[in-house]
Amino acid sequence: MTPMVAIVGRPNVGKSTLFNRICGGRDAVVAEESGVTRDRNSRIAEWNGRGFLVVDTGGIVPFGETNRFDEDVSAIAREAIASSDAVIFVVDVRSGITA
Ligand SMILES: Nc1nc2c(ncn2[C@@H]2O[C@H](COP(=O)(O)OP(=O)(O)OP(=O)(O)O)[C@@H](O)[C@H]2O)c(=O)[nH]1
Ligand SMILES: [Mg+2]
Repeated sequence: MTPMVAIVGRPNVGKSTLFNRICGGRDAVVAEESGVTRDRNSRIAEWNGRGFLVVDTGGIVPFGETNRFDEDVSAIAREAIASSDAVIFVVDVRSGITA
């Protein structure tokens, strides 16, 4: 079984940039504006000789700050968290501490 690693975090923190770096490609769309990744996007990758499935997800917006659409995107990310073996939680240091 190939292990699965999900990349999660708030919108616009650099998740897709990290996904592209791990995969060595440019499959995931990176943009200055927030909320670009909607669905999950996965690829087989290898790091330090170990193969795994890496999954890019849309941003998780905390409950209470969401609109209907954010909730759908967050739900897909939560599904990826539930089914993955490890999670990379990406944060933006310039935003400081958030909820
Ligand atoms: N300064 C800086 N900018 C970064 C870094 N990583 C990503 N960015 C920039 O931050 C913006 C958002 O990057 P994305 O990779 O699209 O972020 P994301 O978390 O996938 O965004 P969503 O899919 O909208 O949730 C882009 O303009 C990137 O070029 C980083 O390490 N440092
Ligand atoms: Mg993205």
